[in-house]
Amino acid sequence: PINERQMAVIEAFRHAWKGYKDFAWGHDELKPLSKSYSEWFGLGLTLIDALDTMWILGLREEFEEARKWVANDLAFDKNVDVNLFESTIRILGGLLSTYHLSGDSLFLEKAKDIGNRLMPAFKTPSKIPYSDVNIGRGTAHPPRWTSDSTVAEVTSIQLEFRELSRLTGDEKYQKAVDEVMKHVHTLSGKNDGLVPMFINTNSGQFTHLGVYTLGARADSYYEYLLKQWIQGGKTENDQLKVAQKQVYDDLRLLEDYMKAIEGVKKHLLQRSQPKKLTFVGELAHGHFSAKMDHLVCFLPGTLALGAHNGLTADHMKLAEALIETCYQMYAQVETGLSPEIVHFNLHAQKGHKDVEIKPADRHNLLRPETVESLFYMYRFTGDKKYQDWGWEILQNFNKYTRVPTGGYTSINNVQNPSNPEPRDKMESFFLGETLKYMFLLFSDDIDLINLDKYVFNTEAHPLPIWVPA
Ligand code: DMJ
Repeated sequence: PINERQMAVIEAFRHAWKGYKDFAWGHDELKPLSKSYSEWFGLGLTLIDALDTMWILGLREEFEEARKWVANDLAFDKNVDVNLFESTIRILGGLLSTYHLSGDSLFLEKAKDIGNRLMPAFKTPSKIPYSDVNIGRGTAHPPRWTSDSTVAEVTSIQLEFRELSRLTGDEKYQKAVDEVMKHVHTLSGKNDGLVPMFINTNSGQFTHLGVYTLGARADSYYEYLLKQWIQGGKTENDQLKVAQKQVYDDLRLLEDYMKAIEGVKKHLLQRSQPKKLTFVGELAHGHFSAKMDHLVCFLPGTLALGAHNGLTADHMKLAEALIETCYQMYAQVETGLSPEIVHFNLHAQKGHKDVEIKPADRHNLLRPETVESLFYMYRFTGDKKYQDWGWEILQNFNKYTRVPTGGYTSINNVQNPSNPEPRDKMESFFLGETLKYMFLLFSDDIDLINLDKYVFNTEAHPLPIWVPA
């Protein structure tokens, strides 16, 4: 049975899909105002990112139409540079989860194809992958201006490649990504488990040392430590069956995760004024900054998932405090939508709220992280306030980001309800993640993607846990 709030999510999805279908079909992203599209990789990114959402929402007609496009028009044999991380989490992850949910081998075949085409990224002196791959030519390279890769990018492709090994029986994918984790485990330059944001593909060392954040460029490193441990059956000796021979990899995922959360507590946690909200700031060369990216709002959900999997109850307490903060990042703003970045007030000042917003940071890209964490919090606590908070957010997306002719748009100014300044772009993760987590948040069915059987990749694509609880 589908309740009223879930119906509202389906309606929102259909509206977004109408825009994509009418003006951007088969292209990467919808530009809903100009009624056209933009290309990033030229691979139908929104369509692929949205496949498993349609499956979960029960939109079979839309799903079948999209499947036809995948079968007839999706071709990876293209002379195009793609970002390894983005195409792994959105395309490989999306195809793998759709394969699992639908049982349709078309999606596995496509997943194998893109997986193989991404492998040249790992041919580097250090085996830390390059950021970009030409999937037609089979060549890879770092960005033009540097030989560094981003730490979050090279450490958040593991769930997907490991699953590809399990499904194909070919260990090469898992080997390549495990190598990265083992190497990063040994590196110096960490601060109580916290990692810098860049890593060099020649030397394999961290660069730009001394800056620590749970936001952009580091975020999903922490998420994937926990999730790889869960995926592999919660053992530090990760076991993979390849053609009958067991391969054991001595990964230290849980150890690194626990250390990192202690590092967060020690260096990055502070409380704001006047509401005493617990937030995660940043550290740059010993100086604390009260800046928090919206991206950090994945953390309460991840902490709650860890606690659900038997880690200390302290993590759940911290998750409860942080999700309240993430909600306030919406509630304290004029449109009820969070900006991309906030700064918290550390000292009480008359007439000031906890959350301050700089003009350059007041955009909203329809990001999922808070809704994602609300979903985990509701699943694990059953506290209806989390559903109510998500409902408020959905209504504000409808009020300020919905484009009448179809689609939703990123906005430039969350502080101006009379003109939020639409940006004319619907990111693929709005359909891949935000609306999917919304739908799951409003559901009371724990078997609608059971969290003891599936682990979500960082783009909200559920992959099976190898040894389900
Ligand atoms: C998504 O692509 C993923 O959630 C990623 O981990 C972070 N950025 C976007 C959503 O904000």
